[in-house]
Amino acid sequence: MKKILVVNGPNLNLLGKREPEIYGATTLDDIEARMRKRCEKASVEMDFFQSNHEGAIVDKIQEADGKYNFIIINAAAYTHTSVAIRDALSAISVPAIEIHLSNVYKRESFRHKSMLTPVVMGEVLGLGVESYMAALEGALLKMGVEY
Ligand code: CA2
Repeated sequence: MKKILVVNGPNLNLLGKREPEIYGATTLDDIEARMRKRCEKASVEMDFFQSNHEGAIVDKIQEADGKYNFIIINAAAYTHTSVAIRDALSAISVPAIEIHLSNVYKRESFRHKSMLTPVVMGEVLGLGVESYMAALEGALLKMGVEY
């Protein structure tokens, strides 16, 4: 069975609980449930991970090699700063899709630069929760899963 890993970076555990005017009312648990339902329909296994710690995210990505067929990653603020997460993604042979809830290019200029984009297969952003769902559809198509 094909396996997908979804990685969420710092503060995404606050989704739906703080600043709903920016990030919406949907919680990370809601997103996980929607993705899990879609994966079950496609007979794909999914692990869903969130951490506020850069090293924990690096560990998770390293462990993904040989274990998962695809990674979907919202590295949150680490997107813009983390050479370590970029190097981890680059060091493994699992293809990844970078995602963002917001359109980072409409926001502060420090969010316009992503450390990760050069080492991932593709990117989905600005669609809110649908960024996760669209990335999942892309991953299913790329993995050749029937649906
Ligand atoms: O748009 C995205 O998905 C981001 O990755 C979200 C990050 C931000 O630093 C990136 O520039 C773009 C922030 C996630 C923080 O999430 C919160 C949720 C609720 C309340 C506070 C923060």
